[in-house]
Amino acid sequence: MRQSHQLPLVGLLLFSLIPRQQCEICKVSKENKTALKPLVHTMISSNYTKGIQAAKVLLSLRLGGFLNQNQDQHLIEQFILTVRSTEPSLTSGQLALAILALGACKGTDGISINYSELVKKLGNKYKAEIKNMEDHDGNPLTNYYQLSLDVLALCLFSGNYSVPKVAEIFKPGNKNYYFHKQFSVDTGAMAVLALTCVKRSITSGQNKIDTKDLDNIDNHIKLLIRKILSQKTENGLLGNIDSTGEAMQALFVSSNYYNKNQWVCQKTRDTVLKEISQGAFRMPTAAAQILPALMGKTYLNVNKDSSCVYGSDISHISTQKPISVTPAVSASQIKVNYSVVINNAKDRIVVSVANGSVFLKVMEQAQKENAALFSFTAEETSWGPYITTVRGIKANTTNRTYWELLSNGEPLSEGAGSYVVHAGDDLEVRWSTY
Ligand code: CBY
Repeated sequence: MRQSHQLPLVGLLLFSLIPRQQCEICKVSKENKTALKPLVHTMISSNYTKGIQAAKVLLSLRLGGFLNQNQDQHLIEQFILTVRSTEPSLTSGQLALAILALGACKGTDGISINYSELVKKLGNKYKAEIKNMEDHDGNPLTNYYQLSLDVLALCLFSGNYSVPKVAEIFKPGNKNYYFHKQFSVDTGAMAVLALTCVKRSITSGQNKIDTKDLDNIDNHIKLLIRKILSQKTENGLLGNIDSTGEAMQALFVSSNYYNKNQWVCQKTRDTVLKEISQGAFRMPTAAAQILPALMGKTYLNVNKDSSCVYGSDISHISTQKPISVTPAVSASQIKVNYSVVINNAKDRIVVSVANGSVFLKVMEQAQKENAALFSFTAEETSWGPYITTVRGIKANTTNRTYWELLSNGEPLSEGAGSYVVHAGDDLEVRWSTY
């Protein structure tokens, strides 16, 4: 073939190599960016810019380019100290998120981060997860959401992990993707991001492996995307409001795996924007999970060698107040029913709390009135308090047990620290297996 004839062909080939992803991302337009102000405010003004819980907030603010150089330097310096002092006690996923936040982009020259040391430690924590699975009927120390974060960080930061093992454990039929047989969209989305990173590193030749593993990983992504799309609601949310952001990221990076008519991204985005205008995402972690997708970013955009983008046009907003929709705790009292359920035994109490109280308040009141039956402990997480023990009985990931929260027989989609109770509610903490 003559060269002049080859040129259009080469052009066509190059065009077909441009990832379709570009056309599928439906980020918020420049004019609509002000709609994101409440989210950024929630994140910057909260205490969640401190401690290890800050990881997701930092990652999100840096990916979106919402910090100015001073804020970025200050928060990162603080965060490095936190990571250094807490590292041994961090779960694998917490350390993975910390690495993603620190290496989201290249910050000020003065700060040097020893990535290889952190990544090595993450490799060890990931190994311990796998070991626990081998010893305890396939149950990791934490969960698959965190294992996915581990693989994602190890993949992006050239850590050690076995591709065949990833292909084996991330099969979409694995029980760890499900809680009470219900597919966890959050977990599936994070797994798609991790598997996509692994797939890209194989195809770009960084990772020499058996093509069978590549085929398997490809198939896992396809099936996980199908499962995520099967959880699409009438108004376009994917799973629930808190899983939608990361599910959007998963769909952004895998547009070759579904048809245009299977997901109208604009519909999802517009529902999310409407929710923001009505005061949703008041928790910093919730805000952090939705923001990157609205900016057209994904966790695969993490790149420690590319310079941070500073001070986007709405970064000055940190002084503005977010819309306040938290129902004011008024002086009037309401009565609710509260029970602790263990197998078939139910202990019930009627407690009186201030109108506008959260579930945790009810638990505290019940404990005050009858500690023998209603004592409990909670641990602080990035989503607020997680109930760990009730009457001395402790939740345990190795045998998939936990204390489930319900209201009027329905499991809550918020934690004890944020669910606002109503007069007459039948509230329950139930000893459950997921
Ligand atoms: N993050 C994690 O390790 C958590 C991963 C996650 C999939 C998470 C949801 C999603 C996310 N984006 O962070 C998750 N939940 C898990 C894995 C779990 C299990 C925790 C134990 C384990 N294996 O590690 C478990 C036990 C199944 C679980 N979640 C329980 C609960 C209930 C907590 C009750 C309690 N004892 O306090 C609760 C309240 C459900 C219920 N009705 O009992 C619950 N989870 C909820 C509601 C949620 C959502 C929180 C939403 C909100 N606005 O508060 C959630 C975002 C999340 C946190 N769980 Co779980 C899911 C959702 O609705 N989209 C990594 C770490 C580094 O940050």
